[in-house]
Amino acid sequence: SAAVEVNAVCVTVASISDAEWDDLLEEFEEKSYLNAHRWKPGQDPYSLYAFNQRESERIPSNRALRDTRHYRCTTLHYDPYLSSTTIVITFHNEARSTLLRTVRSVLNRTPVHLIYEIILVDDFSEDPNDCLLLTKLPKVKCLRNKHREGLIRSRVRGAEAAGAGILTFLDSHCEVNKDWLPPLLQRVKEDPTCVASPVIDIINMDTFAYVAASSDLRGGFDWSLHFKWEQLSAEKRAKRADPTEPIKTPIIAGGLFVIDRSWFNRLGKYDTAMDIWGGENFEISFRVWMCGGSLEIIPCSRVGHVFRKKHPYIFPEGNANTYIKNTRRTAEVWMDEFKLFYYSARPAARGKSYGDIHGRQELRKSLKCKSFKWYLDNKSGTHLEHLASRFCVDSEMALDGIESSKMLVISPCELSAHTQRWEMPFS
Ligand code: UD2
Ligand code: MN
Repeated sequence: SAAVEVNAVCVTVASISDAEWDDLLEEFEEKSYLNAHRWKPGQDPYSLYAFNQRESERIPSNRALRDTRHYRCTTLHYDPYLSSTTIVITFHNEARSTLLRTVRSVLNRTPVHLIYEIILVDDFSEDPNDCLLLTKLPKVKCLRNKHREGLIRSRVRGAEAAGAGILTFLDSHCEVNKDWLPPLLQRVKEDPTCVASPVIDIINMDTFAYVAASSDLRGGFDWSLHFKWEQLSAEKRAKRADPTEPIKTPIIAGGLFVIDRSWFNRLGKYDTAMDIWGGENFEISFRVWMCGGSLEIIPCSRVGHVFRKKHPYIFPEGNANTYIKNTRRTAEVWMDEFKLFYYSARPAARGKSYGDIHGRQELRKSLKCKSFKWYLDNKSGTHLEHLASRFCVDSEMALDGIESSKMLVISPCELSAHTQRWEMPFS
């Protein structure tokens, strides 16, 4: 389980007190930091960041959040000797209000001794001061790219500069919730090949309301390499007696996770030929599972994230081209014969250039990673979804337990239900 029950050990963990914060913020000049790029009446509050900038600025940087964990999470105790982590946050033209709230929520809701440092990687934002001014806050460092690199190379830059043995990645518009970090660090300490993600709560992009997400979800994908959340099957839900237990997930959403630094390095960090945004979450997920690690969602760790409907920033090579390049690299290196499904789901990818993948193929060989078929059979699964209704082909066998009933039905997709898993043999 994610934590050990310890009764005798009771450590009070210091985070920054309100009085200390008042001093720090005076020194840091929060008001002038925020005022410099404030939304102005008459402007479209969505135009710069694709979320409601005005609302974000109205909300204090240290607002209280509802504790969205299952109540049983509060009874768990964690190892008092967890080692500290470097928190890497990359951003390109993030709103100052959300960037500050990300950093401040981390400093407010994390025991100080667990934060080795917070590295902000400014991916060539217009105003260098968005990043630089924040280094007046405790533990905060700032690295600025000389060119726009995209989030993948930016994260690698942050990871390479990290001083701690554990890496924690966050997006630049998050708010971490109560006790978010110890459950993640605990899991990675128990098993350094485990990559641990929080449940990602939803910060509404219009109102900035903090909304609890379901903890019965795991990450999945379709053949065009689109990320989607899947409901855990009734089968799996029934097996989960303990709501605090980690959930194995075939894919992570991508932005928020803790990983042991040596494991991250040994596994080949990220594919740094990927640009701007997209695809890296599949690549790292396939790689982790196929090369001997695991991916888990830890229900007792909650982090809010502003989900939005479009990208607020420019893709220099175009949005579609970039997504295709990154996902095509993923398909070519990791998906074996199943890349055919990717190409039929995304015919536009066929002619597009995707650069040299030799290095990544070598990496896969040298790590002696398992096949994509193994990954599908053991960690993910293939179902048949009816496009118009979004229902799934179901063999119903488990329902009546009569193997010979041979009944095919259409029922709501429960993607991990074994009655809905199908194999597509290559012949
Ligand atoms: C999701 C992930 C995101 C990433 C992405 C796939 C979550 C909550 N978010 O997209 O982390 O895995 O899927 O690639 O799981 N950024 C840069 N440089 C760029 C573009 C973006 O530094 O050129 C930063 C950006 O400011 C943000 C982070 O990268 O902090 C992720 O970008 P996003 O928030 O636009 O992506 P999101 O949440 O839609
Ligand atoms: Mn994001």
